[in-house]
Amino acid sequence: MSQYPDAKFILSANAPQQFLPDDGREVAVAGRSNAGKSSAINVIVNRRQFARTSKTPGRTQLVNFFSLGEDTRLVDLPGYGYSRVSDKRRQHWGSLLQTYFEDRSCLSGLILVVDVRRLLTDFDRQMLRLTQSVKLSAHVLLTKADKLKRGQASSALLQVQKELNGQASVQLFSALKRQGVDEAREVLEKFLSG
Ligand SMILES: Nc1nc2c(ncn2[C@@H]2O[C@H](COP(=O)(O)OP(=O)(O)OP(=O)(O)O)[C@@H](O)[C@H]2O)c(=O)[nH]1
Ligand SMILES: [Mg+2]
Repeated sequence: MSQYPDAKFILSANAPQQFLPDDGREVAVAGRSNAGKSSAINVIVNRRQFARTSKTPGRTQLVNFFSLGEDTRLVDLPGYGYSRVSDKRRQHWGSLLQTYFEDRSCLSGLILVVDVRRLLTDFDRQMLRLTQSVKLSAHVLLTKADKLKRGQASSALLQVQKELNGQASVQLFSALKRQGVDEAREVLEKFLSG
């Protein structure tokens, strides 16, 4: 059974004019290219290939809007830090993200997807600073936890928790093993209703 039976893809925006109307509540999913954002969305929403996943980094290049229910949405943001794109393209993503964060009053929370093996990168830190500057709650999913031994995953969690120092909540997650899904859904629900 899908957690969000009415969930559906609405549109991909390449420019702010294409963003959906700024009403209801929205939670954005961000992270480095290839971190596992689209996979995390699919597992949280409980739909296969709902958000398109890929072995090729930089797959999600547009701001993808999904509706979860009446007045609630999830947004799959383009991955940042993908090196094999032109500067022009990178600038375009940067300004698209910036505009999205600054102008979106329906935005109720950010889920930041981080590869547990890489820990926080400077891009992630920039993203967290951006959320702080607009007073947005953030939650970090340390994903691909299945790639580490249990002890290594726990110490990664502690390390990130320490660095975040209460700025954002954080958990271990695996789309592959469906680890941490309930916890992630609870956070999503809290953001969407809070
Ligand atoms: N082992 C493992 N692999 C994962 C997990 N989540 C994602 N992957 C793999 O990582 C790759 C990238 O996953 P995506 O979900 O497409 O990543 P993304 O962040 O949406 O990537 P872009 O849209 O390109 O920025 C794919 O090959 C996935 O199968 C996980 O929890 N465990
Ligand atoms: Mg993606």
